[in-house]
Amino acid sequence: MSISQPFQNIIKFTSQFTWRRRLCTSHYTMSSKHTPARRIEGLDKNVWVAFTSVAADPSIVNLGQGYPDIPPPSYVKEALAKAVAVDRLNQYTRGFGHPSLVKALSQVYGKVYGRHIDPLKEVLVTVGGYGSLFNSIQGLVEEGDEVIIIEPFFDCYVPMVRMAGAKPVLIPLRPSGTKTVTSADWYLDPDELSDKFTSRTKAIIINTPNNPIGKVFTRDELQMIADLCIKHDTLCFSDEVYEWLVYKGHQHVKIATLPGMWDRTITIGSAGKTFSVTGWKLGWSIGPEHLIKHLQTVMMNSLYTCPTPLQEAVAQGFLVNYELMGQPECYFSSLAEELEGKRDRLAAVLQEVGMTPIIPEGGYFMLVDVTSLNQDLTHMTDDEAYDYKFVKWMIKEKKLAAIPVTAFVGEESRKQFEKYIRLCFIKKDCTLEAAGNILKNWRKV
Ligand code: IK2
Repeated sequence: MSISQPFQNIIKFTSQFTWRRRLCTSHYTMSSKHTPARRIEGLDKNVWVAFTSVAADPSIVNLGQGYPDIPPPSYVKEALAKAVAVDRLNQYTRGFGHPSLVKALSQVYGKVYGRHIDPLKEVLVTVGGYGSLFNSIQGLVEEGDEVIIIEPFFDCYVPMVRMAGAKPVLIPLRPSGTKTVTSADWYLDPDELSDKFTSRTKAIIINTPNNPIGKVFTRDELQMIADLCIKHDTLCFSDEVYEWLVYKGHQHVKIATLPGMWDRTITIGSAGKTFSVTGWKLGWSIGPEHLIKHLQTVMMNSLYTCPTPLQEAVAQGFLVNYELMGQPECYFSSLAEELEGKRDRLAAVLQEVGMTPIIPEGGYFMLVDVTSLNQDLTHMTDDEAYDYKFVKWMIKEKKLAAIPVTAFVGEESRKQFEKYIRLCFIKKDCTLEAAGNILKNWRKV
């Protein structure tokens, strides 16, 4: 059917009008109603947003963001396939955690904590370790409170505390000598920590094994933190997403198991880190009922529930390993053993090319001091820390991605950490080899 000329003109006119209107909307002048809520002001920068897209090019060897390129255990993938084949498991499940998952968590952690954990009242399943941190901070931290955070820290702690209207109070780990060889050489000064506690301190956030430095806090260090928490009647959010990834000679201690700490501690875990399925984004908080119930309030008024089939598959993963706990085949220990080899191989290459790695006691990251490279970056004029420029330069010129370490510290500690970058080593041997070749060729130039 042909359209008459007058109609064609009308169509032309209206489409031009619509187009102009679109242009106008894109030049919309913001009214005060369009300004962000105060609680998110200044929180619009994020290292993952900035660096994951830059490293997405497949020609880049990516030791940046912390996710495995090794496959997860086949039984968790199979359990997911089985779960989606069951109609009932494709529907909503219990808001605070799918029954089979909270039960499996209570069994496994009951063994670890050496106490009965009530699956319905002392466990909350959320969207990843992130969700657990968010629920804990939103549910328990109040405007005007102070929250102590140890540097370097997983980057989201500070913005989450700010979003709750509270003040992050930072304290850096300090190198114990001029030459720091392992993450154990970084320590928390007890007097400095004690000075950070005030009557406004609501909580301290600890992370062991630590991301990014790989420090595994010793029982004595945790006892010192616990004593201060008890003395000042403060809460403890213990981020233990890398709890199973601890290397020979070190032991993961849960601060919640120290005397007087269960009642004041929320412990955070992650299925992504436990079973190498970071894309599943499931995590959990474990703690006493009187605290967990406030996290449940946040959960029921924000996300309500998590995906059922994923929870079912993670439950099956836990049940398989519950039977194997303490044996070498248990994934919790076999993954750590596999990673220890990768850690040592990566450290050897770094040392061979004259860089200085800090050997982590746990987790799957390694800090590297790049001072010896003397890389001149004065041509990069952006007002950024040296490590940000270095990583951007390295991605572009050397096709190797890492994460700048000042993303994990506050302004005052920037100078102390800006000569470090973070490499992730939960990668296939061929990925680590490709990174090694880049490093070796780099030093030849
Ligand atoms: N807590 C810590 C200490 C984490 O490292 C993470 C995940 N970080 O991974 C990204 C990176 O550092 O490269 C989380 C919490 C969040 O865990 P989840 O992925 O389960 O939300």
